[in-house]
Amino acid sequence: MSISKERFHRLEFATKGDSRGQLIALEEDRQIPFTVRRVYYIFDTQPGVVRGLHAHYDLEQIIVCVKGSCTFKVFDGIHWQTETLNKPSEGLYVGRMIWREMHEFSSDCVLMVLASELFRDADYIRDLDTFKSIARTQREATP
Ligand code: T46
Repeated sequence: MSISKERFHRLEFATKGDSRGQLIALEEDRQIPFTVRRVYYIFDTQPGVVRGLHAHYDLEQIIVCVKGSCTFKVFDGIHWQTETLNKPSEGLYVGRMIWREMHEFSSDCVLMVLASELFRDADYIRDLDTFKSIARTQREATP
C-alpha cells in the first residue's frame, strides 16, 4: 500500500524542446490543480542537511527540482514513501496533511515550490507525534 494518489503523486511535465534548448510551462488548471499564491525556491543546501520535517494542515504544493537532485520522504500517518527528484521535467504534488522530509540534496540542487497559500506559520505541524495523532483523528472522523 502507498499514500493515496489524491494526496501525493509524481507529475511529468511536457518539455518544449527545440535546437535552442528546453522550456517547461506550468499553468493553473492544467499542470497545477490550485491557484498559485506563492512561489519559493530552496538552494545552496549544505551537505548532510535534512529540510522539511513538518506537515501542513491546509497547504497544497507542487515541487520541482529544476537543477540537481534531492530525495523526499513523505508520510500520511500510515505509509511512508520515498521519491527522488532529479529532472526539471518531473515534480511532486504534495497535498494537505502529508509529513515531508527532504534528504540527500546534491550541492547544485535548486527546488522550486508552487504553493496554494501565502506563508503562514500556524499552518505547520512540526512534531511527528503530533502529526500522527492529528492524522489518526482525521481518519477516524472520515466516514
Ligand atoms: C515545505 C518544504 C518543501 C518564509 O518566510 N516564507 C516562506 O514562504 C517559506 C517557505 C519559508 N519562510 C521562512 C521560514 C523560515 O524562517 O524561511 C525559513 C526557512 O523555512 P523552512 O525551515 O520552513 O524551510 P524548509 O525547507 O524546511 O521547508 C520548506 C517549506 O517551509 C515547506 O512548506 O513544504 O520547504
